[in-house]
Amino acid sequence: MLNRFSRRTFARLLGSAALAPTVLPTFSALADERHSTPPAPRHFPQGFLWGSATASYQVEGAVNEDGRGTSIWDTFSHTPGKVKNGDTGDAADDHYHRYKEDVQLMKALGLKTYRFSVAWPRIFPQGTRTPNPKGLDFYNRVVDELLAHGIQPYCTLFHWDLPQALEDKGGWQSRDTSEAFANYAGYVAGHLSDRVKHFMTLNEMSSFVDLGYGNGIHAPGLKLPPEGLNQVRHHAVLAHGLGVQAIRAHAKPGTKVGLAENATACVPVIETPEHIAAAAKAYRETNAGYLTAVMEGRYTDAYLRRAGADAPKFTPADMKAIGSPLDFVGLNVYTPAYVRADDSPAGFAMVPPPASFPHMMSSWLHVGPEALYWSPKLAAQLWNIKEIYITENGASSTDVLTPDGHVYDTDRVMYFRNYLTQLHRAVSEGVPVRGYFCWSLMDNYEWADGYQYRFGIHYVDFATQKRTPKLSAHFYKEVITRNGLA
Ligand code: PNW
Repeated sequence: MLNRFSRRTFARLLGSAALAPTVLPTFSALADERHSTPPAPRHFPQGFLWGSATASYQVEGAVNEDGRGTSIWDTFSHTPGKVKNGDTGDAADDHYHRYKEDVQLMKALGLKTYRFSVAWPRIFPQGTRTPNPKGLDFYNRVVDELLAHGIQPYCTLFHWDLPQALEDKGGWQSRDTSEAFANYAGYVAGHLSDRVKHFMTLNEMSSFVDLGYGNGIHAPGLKLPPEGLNQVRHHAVLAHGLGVQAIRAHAKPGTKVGLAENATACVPVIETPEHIAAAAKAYRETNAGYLTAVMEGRYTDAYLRRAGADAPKFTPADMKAIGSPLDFVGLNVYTPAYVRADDSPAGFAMVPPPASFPHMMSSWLHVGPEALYWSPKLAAQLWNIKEIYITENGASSTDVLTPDGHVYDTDRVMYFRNYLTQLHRAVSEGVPVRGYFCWSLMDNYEWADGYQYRFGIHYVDFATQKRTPKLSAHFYKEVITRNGLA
């Protein structure tokens, strides 16, 4: 026991014992000594990119300005009963007019990078054919403003706001949409890649496909049978692949291309070799229609077997495009999917969360920090990925502003601290994560949940558009300043 004390403590204890021989060392004396010693620094590698993310429809507003076309989210949010409180993105954060102020928020945090998305209907109001120069101008201004403040822009080309004109012709049910996406992606990359060095094709294929075309809770609100849904899935990965090719064809040399996918974050129920092996198998199979297809350029045998007669129709050329090599992989990580080893032929079984599993305001957002260790770790291992970004990670709360103007979102700070601890664990083991984007810079339009669930590290008063840094913004700033856990 004694050899665990510092020399100073030992001397002090001896001293107090000498003065008052009957007084034994107290726990409080030990605790004081411990508290005055700062915790061992847990740094991230030099140059680690700390960032924050948003998406066009969730923040921009200005839906009728400068020639923007209608998107499926305009239509959906204006359809009664689809979104909580009937909220729409008509105004959102008014970022379209306030982007300079928002770059100041980023600057104050010390952000190194910012991930935004381009609204397809601002660039091609009808989805194809004639571009709208005023739409592109907006993103030119945003990019210039970021660079003027030393913040690297990371650009997502599709974050769910599909032009309505394309939906009217079948949307993602039609392979024409995959080709239209590639044209649009090549066009934007051609114009921005003199300044933007990283492009992501699609954001969360699994979300917009399954929620938009599977259970209908997102735009365009369809509930397709399995055959149709699998084809939509295929058109999504195909759009990604054709998009990668188009970006490479039109962008400046050296431009890096990836995607941002919320791969099911498989986590072994216990960290034993057999459960870990099961989690790796599960990672490959649960993501078979999306990330696995992209990384391997093929659908797994088990995926095609499971789909049976409902399997998507595709050509070898499709699969070659889908498997186009990437410069980096972006992973959006929120919630864990627990996996155990199993005697079944698959070798794994998913373990659904019990009803008591803690979650944030969004009922799907179970708090499992290990997801931020296992998702990049398994992806890197399975596919030998050399460059990973955590393109989203964050928590929904019902934040309230105190009368003196603070937001003490201790729940979000707890969430970030624990997830970042697991990310640090991954990075320390050599998992090649190069950066992290918290979701989100500020409260915004949370899709079918409207404005009620807040994900921002800045509080937004949607009546006045006033932004207030929450406790979590102060926490994140500290992390960035230290380049380590706070
Ligand atoms: C992601 N789910 O969406 C999106 O990329 C963001 O636009 C969004 O605001 C953020 O995460 C928070 O929700 C998701 O139901 C939406 O599992 C729903 C789910 C997952 C991600």
